[in-house]
Amino acid sequence: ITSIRRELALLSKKRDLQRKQRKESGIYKVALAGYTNAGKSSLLNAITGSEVLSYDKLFATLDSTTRQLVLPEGREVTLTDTVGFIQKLPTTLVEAFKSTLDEINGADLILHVVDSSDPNADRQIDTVNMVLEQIGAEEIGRVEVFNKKDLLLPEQYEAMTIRYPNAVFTSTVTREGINDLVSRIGLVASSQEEILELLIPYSRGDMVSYAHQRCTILNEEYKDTGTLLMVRAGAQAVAKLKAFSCVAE
Ligand SMILES: Nc1nc2c(ncn2[C@@H]2O[C@H](COP(=O)(O)OP(=O)(O)OP(=O)(O)O)[C@@H](O)[C@H]2O)c(=O)[nH]1
Ligand SMILES: [Mg+2]
Repeated sequence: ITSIRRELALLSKKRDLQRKQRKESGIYKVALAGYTNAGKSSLLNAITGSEVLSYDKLFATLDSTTRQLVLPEGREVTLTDTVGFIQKLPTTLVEAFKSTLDEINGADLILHVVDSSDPNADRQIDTVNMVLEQIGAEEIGRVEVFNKKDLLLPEQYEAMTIRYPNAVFTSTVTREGINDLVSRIGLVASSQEEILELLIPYSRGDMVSYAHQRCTILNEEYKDTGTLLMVRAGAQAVAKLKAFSCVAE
């Protein structure tokens, strides 16, 4: 336990660097975290196989557990599967755990996946929350995903929706809730952003391309003086595009 604590302390020192790197990449990062067997890997497959999304096969530099997606509104996100948390960690898993913590700390949003049918679900939630706190990930936006809904009796489901009103309930077996989860990711990402009105001179086509790559384009018009854009932008894009912001008529 002491050595795990030491590992965790070292990791938390790295988190600022990781967040910086994440912001520089510009793409919204979602990490699937949770207790072992909750269904994280199954959810990654269910979401990426979802009809409303397309899987970008061109992103070859990503490792096998990270997939790039395009949400229905056009936003690019990456979705990373991580190793499951457990109460007592065998030494052999520490390395795998370490890379998982790196992934989680680099994320813009954590999907905390819970096996809602497990009688120990509450204790598992506590374990996961404790680890997230220990690694300094408590400030990262989080959505609770109660998976394996198909195994719940209607009354168990009712009781859980009352105790966890903000959770998204999913089943990778029936695919129930998968599209709701995708919508929720989009909603949280939007809420972390700003809307900007930009007038970009025609000499700065690079900035128009940048906006198209990194922002959601709400409106685009061609004026005498340049391209008038209304965009929804994340913090990094706001910093880069702010110089072109203008007041709309
Ligand atoms: N009934 C049911 N079973 C599910 C559901 N999602 C996943 N499972 C099953 O739960 C088991 C664990 O799923 P995984 O996706 O491997 O879980 P995980 O969270 O990735 O597990 P670790 O990688 O060990 O942390 C598998 O047998 C899945 O088939 C679900 O929605 N309903
Ligand atoms: Mg897994």
